[in-house]
Amino acid sequence: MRSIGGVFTVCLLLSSSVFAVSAQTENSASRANPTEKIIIDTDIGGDIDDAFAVGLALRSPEFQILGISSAWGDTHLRARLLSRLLKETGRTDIPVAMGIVKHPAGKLDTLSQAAYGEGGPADENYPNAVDFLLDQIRRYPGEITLLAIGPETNLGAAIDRDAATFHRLKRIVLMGGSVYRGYSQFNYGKTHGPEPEWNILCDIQAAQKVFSSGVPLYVMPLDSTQIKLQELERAEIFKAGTALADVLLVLYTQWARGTTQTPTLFDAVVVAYASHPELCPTEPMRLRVDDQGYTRVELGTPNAQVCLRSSSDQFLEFFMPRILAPGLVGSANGTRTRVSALRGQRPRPLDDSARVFLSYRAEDVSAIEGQTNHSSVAECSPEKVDGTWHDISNGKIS
Ligand SMILES: [Ca+2]
Repeated sequence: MRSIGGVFTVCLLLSSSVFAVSAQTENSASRANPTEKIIIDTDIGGDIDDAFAVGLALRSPEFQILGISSAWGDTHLRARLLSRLLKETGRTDIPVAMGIVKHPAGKLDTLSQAAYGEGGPADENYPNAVDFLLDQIRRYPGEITLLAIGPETNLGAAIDRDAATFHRLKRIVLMGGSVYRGYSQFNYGKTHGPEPEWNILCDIQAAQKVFSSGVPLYVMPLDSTQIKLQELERAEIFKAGTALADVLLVLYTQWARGTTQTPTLFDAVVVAYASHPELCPTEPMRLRVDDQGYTRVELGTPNAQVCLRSSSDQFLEFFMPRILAPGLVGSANGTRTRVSALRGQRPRPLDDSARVFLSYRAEDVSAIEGQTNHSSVAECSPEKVDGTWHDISNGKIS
């Protein structure tokens, strides 16, 4: 951190040639042979698990991500957040679609990570998420796995619009429901019984349509998705220094300001299951969404494969190496961010081709520092360097 004239400034050094080459190599290698076409429908920007879920999807070579749609509440701001995330992780090849704007009755749903989202493009015309989903299904009938990790408003609307096309999804893997276990901050001791789960409670009618749609349904309820990301794992991620880790650090920090809870990786279980189903073994059940938002077990022909139990250890053994792996880099247009530099880590020396200083948005920085008195964004001028970092205020630091 450095201060120039009262304006908080962080300048980052980017070797465009080095990163461009490594980006091509690592990204193309990691996406060499995707076997699963997926679309993610997410309410990212609220709870923090969506960010880790999207991050895991980006680091899953099994997936060809056809698009990511925003769900619930302020879907425009969520779409902006997604755009920024994809740009900063070098994945602008993934389209972003904007879902239906729907808030809880009588109040506005606000985003804990709004500040990051507001750094995304404000004037982009996002395709309608329902149109996008149906168009993609028509293009790839029977091939698409829909990962639904938010309230299912967009899915319900797609069913209303064109149920026959919706039925041509290969499958839906969703985070939702509570079969025998309700919310809990602990993985031990007694847990209370089922309760309405958020994604379903937000739009009960939409969920009822999804559960009776006839599309093969894989349900990851509260019973199996309350996997905690504890402090040591978080520290490992946030010091990794990759573009993805930096984005996750910013989003996590903004989220953490409003809660004392340990992050729970609900949605990441959905992403993991889609490529590695052994991580959350399922059993056939018949589930009905009642009018209060409970997922009731019924006798009769199963309509879902449901995972009731998972192992945190097994999940994290899968999750952590993927999240920590290198391979995602920022786009080469001056938006590469490296928040790890703010955490006391000296950035790696780059070669002589390093040319460009970048600035980081002050509100993101202040979030990390737990301060709120920085409101300006300061730009740094490109400067000739010799492969070392410069202290903008008083010269070289090494
Ligand atoms: Ca979610």
